Amino acid sequence: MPQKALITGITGQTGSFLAQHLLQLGHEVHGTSRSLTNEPWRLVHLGIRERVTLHELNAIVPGRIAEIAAQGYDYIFHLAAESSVANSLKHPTDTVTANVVQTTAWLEAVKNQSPDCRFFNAVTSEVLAATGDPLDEDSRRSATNPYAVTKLASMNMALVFRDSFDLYIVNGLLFNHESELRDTRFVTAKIIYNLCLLAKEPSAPPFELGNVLAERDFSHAEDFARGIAASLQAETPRDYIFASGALRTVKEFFDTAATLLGFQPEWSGDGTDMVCQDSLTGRVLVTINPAFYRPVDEPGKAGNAKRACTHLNWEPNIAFEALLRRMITFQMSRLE
Ligand code: GDR
Repeated sequence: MPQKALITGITGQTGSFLAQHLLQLGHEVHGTSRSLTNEPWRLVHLGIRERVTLHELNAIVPGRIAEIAAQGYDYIFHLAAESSVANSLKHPTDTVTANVVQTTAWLEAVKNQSPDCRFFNAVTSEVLAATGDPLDEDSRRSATNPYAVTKLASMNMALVFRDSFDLYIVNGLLFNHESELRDTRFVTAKIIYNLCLLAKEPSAPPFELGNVLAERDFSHAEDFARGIAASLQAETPRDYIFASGALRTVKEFFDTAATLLGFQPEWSGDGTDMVCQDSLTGRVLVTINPAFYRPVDEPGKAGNAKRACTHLNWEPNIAFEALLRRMITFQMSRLE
């Protein structure tokens, strides 16, 4: 029997891949969007715009959230959020509203309107403390920026609702997930966009990055979409890590992408004086601007997704280089 799913934040990167996956599974897919007049370009790109029903949610109004939640969903995947750490540092109050108030309103709406609906809450590796070892669901919690604080609060709120009201709620602790549909506010898409521009346009100037020695555990968002969908199918609701388990620096991401585009990246200098040139031509590709540094950028954290692998039969399919190739192919075609 087809089931009815709602994705908050369906027009974002992960929401779009999740919509595509749920449609492939035969579900009826709905989603919330801040505006129905803006073209949801990711859904259009995936060829599924006409197959999903969008509901406008342009402000965090509990009554409107309750009205949407009352529409008989089997699953709600709550992905809508302020998801940029950098933006959260600039707009902490708005981040609390988007991430804590909004999540709480959805939890309350599910409890009151639709207690049999299974609920997924998107959380982040940012709520875990770095230890040097791969982190799992039991790893110590920590939060070093407003985004992380709000996600930790939303996770704790979800746990309170799960335990107090016997609801089926899952927190997904998502490590970095990237793709061709990623916004250029995030470092991977910024790198791919600018490197493609440099490859296409010989006169394009170098671009700027922040801390390129920061380490992240990168995956493809499409892989996480499958895991997110599967996480609501287990008999008992539990929290799950989604991650590749491999740690790479931003510099390594940059170097791999640059090499795939035919450059020979060569770095010189230290700290904010670091510069990367194409050693084939001497052309400067990137310089460092301290404005892009974070006040606190924790040591790298890799995730251990063993629970998801064992209990959900989940495993990532898209390797690091394949992720980069997809991002490059997409961006090059857009620049044509
Ligand atoms: P992150 O992603 O904060 O890990 O959160 P982001 O791509 O913004 O930063 C990754 C790392 O790159 C370093 N960096 C830069 N970052 C940006 N945005 N721009 C730059 O120019 C730049 N130069 C270096 C950053 O310092 C950082 O270390 C992402 C989001 O998707 C969250 O929503 C999600 O929860 C986490 O991943 C897991």
